[in-house]
Amino acid sequence: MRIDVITIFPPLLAGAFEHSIIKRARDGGIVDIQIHDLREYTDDRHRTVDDSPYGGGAGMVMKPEPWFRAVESLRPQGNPGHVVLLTPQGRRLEQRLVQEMAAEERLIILCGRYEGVDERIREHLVDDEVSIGDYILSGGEPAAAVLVDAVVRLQPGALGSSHSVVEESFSDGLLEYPQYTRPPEFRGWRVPEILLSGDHGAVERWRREQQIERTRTRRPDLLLTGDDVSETTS
Ligand code: 6GU
Repeated sequence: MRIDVITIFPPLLAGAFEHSIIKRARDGGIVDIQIHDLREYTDDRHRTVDDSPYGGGAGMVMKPEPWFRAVESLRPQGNPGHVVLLTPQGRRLEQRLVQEMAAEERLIILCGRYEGVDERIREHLVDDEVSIGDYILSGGEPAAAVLVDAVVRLQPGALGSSHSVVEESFSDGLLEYPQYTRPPEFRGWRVPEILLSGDHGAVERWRREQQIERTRTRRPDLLLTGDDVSETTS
């Protein structure tokens, strides 16, 4: 998979893709991630990317020309890529949407700034708009880090064999069960005896009960929707 991210703050994102699972996936050729500086696609001396809004009002609006120039210069003839604008006005990111994005051969991610982008970018350049939740970030960069991480770890081979996508929270619509490791007692707090019992069937039942109870108390909305994204997880 190929992912291009266009931003006015490349250093903000570079570090996010240089560690752990994403680094390994990049090193292993599973994903090719390229970060591009929007200012490289300006044509004036000041490398201007924004301007004041028509009609007046506070804040600045990102100009269309650098975005169009950037995306058009990145697109090879054959593979245009799915162009995603990160904005609080977008579709809210959930695992189902992550799976949709992960199935693309190529993503071109545009990091908007909160104050806004010229509407013609939305209308004529972008295929999809995504938000990572109902709160305001100053720019799309942290959202790009979130989206790329979630998408990369779904690429075949990105996770080691010790790690199963299927067992994770949300892949079956439930939260994770509680986990413990050594020591069996820490500051007087014991690991649940059942986990030390060696009875695998009992452990499995206990974990399932914990998942359901935890989901019921913390995220009852997950039980109510009946959403189950596991069928599309492989
Ligand atoms: Cl994608 N961008 C900004 N600026 N704020 C957000 C967001 C995106 N998602 C949630 N809040």
